[in-house]
Amino acid sequence: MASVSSSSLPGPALQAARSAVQAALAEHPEANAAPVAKGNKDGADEDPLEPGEIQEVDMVAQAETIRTVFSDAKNFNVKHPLYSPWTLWFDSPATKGRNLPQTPSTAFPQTPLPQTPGAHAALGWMEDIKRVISFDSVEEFWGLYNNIVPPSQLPQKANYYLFKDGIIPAWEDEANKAGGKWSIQLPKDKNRSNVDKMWLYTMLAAIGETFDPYLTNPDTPAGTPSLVTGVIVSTRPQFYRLSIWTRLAPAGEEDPLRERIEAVGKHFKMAVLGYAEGQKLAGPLATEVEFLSHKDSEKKGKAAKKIVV
Ligand code: MGP
Repeated sequence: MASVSSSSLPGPALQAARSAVQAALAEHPEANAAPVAKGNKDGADEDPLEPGEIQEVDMVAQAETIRTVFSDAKNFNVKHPLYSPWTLWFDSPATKGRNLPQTPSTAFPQTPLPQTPGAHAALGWMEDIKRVISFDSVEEFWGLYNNIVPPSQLPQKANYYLFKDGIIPAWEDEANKAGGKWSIQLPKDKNRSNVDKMWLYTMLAAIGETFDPYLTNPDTPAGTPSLVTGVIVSTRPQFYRLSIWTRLAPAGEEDPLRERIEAVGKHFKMAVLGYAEGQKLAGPLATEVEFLSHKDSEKKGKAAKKIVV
């Protein structure tokens, strides 16, 4: 069973998980402190504080109340919020046509598509894609991760889509329509034993917001949204594909956005997947880590300019 506290997690994953926890705690310090009222845990019949009187805190009681996932993996009572909530979506040949109200599917009950901007235009594409669950804490992420089938065990032609809450995994969504994706295709025979870890590290980098280094630049205006809208793993008969979807795509070589987009691709290739800078990856059924705008993906087959890192 995976756990953030486990030092067996390799570097990038551990770093992403820790940064998710640390950043969440920095933004929500109250999540790490149980409320303790003066002299009485229930807070009942309290004497109001006199001006200048200092609140007494029962440190022992406080320490006894806090059970994080690190100290008690089963009975923790404090959760560490993520930067943003995320939703996992799934499709496979088995989910196709399973969304009719009369379909006796309990595994994927009919859930109406969230009314995100652009959702209506994507109705056809979203028909077979099922919303699995939303989560907004580190603990819920691990709970989900420990209870779903890993990509190596999925049937052919299946996809997991982990997207920021409020963004559906479709080009048509307002947050995606001007964007694109970094992706890598990996032959199945050589990557069956790697793909689960690669997907885990990809998800951790997404929820830990480590993909877009521009966000940690001191000159970046506060509140700038991350470029990343979601991450996908796809199983196909002969290969796996991992993708990172971005909000924007550079218009050309001179577009200043290109550097920021390339930084996402480099982080994906080196820090998350563990390849070396300049390492050639393309081969039979394998691609480099490459970027394509969604507009170019829609054109199918027509010459499209890819960025490669
Ligand atoms: P895919 O599954 O992303 O590519 O898209 P793949 O794996 O190369 O193809 P597959 O046939 O092996 O699954 C497959 C096709 O689905 C695309 O060519 C589009 O026709 C359609 N499609 C994919 N996406 C991501 C979208 C989308 O966001 N919106 C719509 N409308 N269609 C999409």
